[in-house]
Amino acid sequence: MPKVVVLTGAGISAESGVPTFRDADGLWEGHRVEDVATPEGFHTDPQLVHQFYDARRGALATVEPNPAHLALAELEQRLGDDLTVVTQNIDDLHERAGSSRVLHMHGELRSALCLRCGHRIRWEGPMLDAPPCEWCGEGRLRPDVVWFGEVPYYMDDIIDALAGCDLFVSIGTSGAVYPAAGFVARARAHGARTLELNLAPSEGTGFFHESRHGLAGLLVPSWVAELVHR
Ligand code: BV8
Repeated sequence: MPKVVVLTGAGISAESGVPTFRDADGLWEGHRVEDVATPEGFHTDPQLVHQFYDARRGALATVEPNPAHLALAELEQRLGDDLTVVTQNIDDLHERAGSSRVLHMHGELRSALCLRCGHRIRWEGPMLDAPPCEWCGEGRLRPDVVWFGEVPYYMDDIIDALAGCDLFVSIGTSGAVYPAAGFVARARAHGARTLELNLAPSEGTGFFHESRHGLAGLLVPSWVAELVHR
């Protein structure tokens, strides 16, 4: 079986009811990116930023994994550590579908980060009126997500996985945000075959050997069936 790296974006969670970023009613529609997804924005108005992420964390209870998440969890059962799922998403739908090997390169809604000691704490519920960090007793908590201008998580693991994969598959991402948007070129440069599964051509569509356009909830289960039964 091939060594596979799968990159997912907001499009894989769209059919679960999680708004994407750039589509008509996208998340950013309601807010200016620089106001809610930058360290500067958090410094200027922490209340607004906490309300933005508290609302998204609260909405997790109203959504469920869809057939695309479930198909990737099934693929993990078959490929084991020959499959690496890298996600730009901060929701927990991959894990709730049964995936255990997921690298959240942009962080997670269900995690808090202490501004003083850097400790991470699993977090449920609103963070707006959170008490000081339970670990150092003083630090204020921030959402454990990677904002614009910040270094993404797990970059060394991701670079290694891209260098060693036979197949790179991108699911539900517009290819507008770096360094994630550069992964297809990096995988291809290492000789990997590249496949795009997306509702519409992404900004990096030209880098893919093959592109299939449609709903992830249909495309991903049929691709997984094809891979495991070939
Ligand atoms: C960094 C967390 C240095 C918070 C997010 C090079 C060139 C230009 C700019 C840069 C560059 N390098 C860096 C930059 C700056 C910046 C950047 O890329 N800016 C862009 C806007 C130009 N990048 C950074 O600041 C990054 N940090 O570079 O540090 C560094 C780099 C490397 C190594 C060391 C240091 C940090 C960026 C992370 C920001 N945080 N999220 C939060 O979620 O609130 S980004 C956020 O937006 C998401 O995580 C995701 O990454 C991005 C949204 O994109 P998508 O997920 O693709 O969603 P989108 O709505 O755009 O598209 C959905 C797609 O799905 C569409 O194509 C649609 O057709 C499709 N779709 C919809 N429904 C379905 C579907 N497909 C299938 N089925 C469906 N049902």
